Amino acid sequence: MTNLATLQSQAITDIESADSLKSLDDVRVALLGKKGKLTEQLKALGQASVEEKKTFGKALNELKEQLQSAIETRQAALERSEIDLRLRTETVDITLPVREEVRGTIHPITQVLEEITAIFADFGFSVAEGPDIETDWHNFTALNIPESHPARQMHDTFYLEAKDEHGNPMVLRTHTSPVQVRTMMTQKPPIRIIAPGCTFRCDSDMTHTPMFHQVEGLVIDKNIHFGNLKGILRQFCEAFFGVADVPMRFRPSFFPFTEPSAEVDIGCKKSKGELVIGQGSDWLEVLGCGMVHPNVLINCGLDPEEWQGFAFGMGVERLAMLKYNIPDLRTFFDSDVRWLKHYGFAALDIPNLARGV
Ligand code: 2NM
Repeated sequence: MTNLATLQSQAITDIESADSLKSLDDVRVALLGKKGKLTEQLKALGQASVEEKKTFGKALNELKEQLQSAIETRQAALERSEIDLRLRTETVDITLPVREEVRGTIHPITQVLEEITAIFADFGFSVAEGPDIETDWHNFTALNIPESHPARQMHDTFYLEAKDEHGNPMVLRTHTSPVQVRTMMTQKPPIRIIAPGCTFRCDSDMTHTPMFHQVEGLVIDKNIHFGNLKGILRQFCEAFFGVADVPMRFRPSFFPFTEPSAEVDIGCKKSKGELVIGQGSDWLEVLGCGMVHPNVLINCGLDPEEWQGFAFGMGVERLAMLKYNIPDLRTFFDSDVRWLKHYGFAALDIPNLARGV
């Protein structure tokens, strides 16, 4: 048997003088690998006498542990100095100007989401968020959408294989309303929130993409009425489109989660192929809204005798197309940098009401 003291001092020297992670690993393999020096010794133990096994075996195992911990210590030190070296050498001069050919722009969807958020923030609304993957209950049942409702059919909703705790399939949220449901269930009224985010429907053609964006809003308080809703939405449309006294009409409509419900149109005209908002005799649908259905309030643990509210929802792609004259919905998701150069926004052009949206 080899002299263990010699093996030990040589091994420690090798470990401590390894100057890279690669050479340290070579040392580890040479000692503790399948054919390593120490491994060979451990194998040879099989032929040793019982007495030798006791003393020499114990010493070998202790040495093995000592070497392993020495390797770990050296490895940590090498990793640290490797990071230090990279931090010293891989510097970026953040004062250099950006090269034009690599400068990105803000996507119109991001821009419009920020514009809408800035306007409602100014009205005292907070932003609420929730998961993209929802339970059937939060996406449909709580919102007074019956089992037989067309929105629940296979062809509109992306159903997942994963199941919720009741064994119902999870869904990709088809609107951001489940965020309002979650907010009503966890926050004490009064509530003033908007829920911006992506939504999913199994639909794809000229005017539909399977993923799209919505901003929905919810106000819950005492003595809330339809006049409050009309006031907020008028102020929103005037701020968003930048026109005072925009012609608006509230057309009676139906949503399962609101009663009464309305669709909101704004006045517009076509002039030389360009859309002009706020003038003319044509109408454009921009929003859906209504008073929150008592069943929805009850489902979310609120007493409809005490609390009332209104809600509204808008499609971000549609609003972006109207405001910025983008003719084709599907170009939003082509990831075409030339398109983005044309329709995108400067990175620091963050909207706010004081400077304009
Ligand atoms: C819309 C139109 C009308 C809406 C209702 C609710 C909730 F959760 F409070 F019941 N959230 N969003 C709503 C109402 C959404 O989108 C066109």
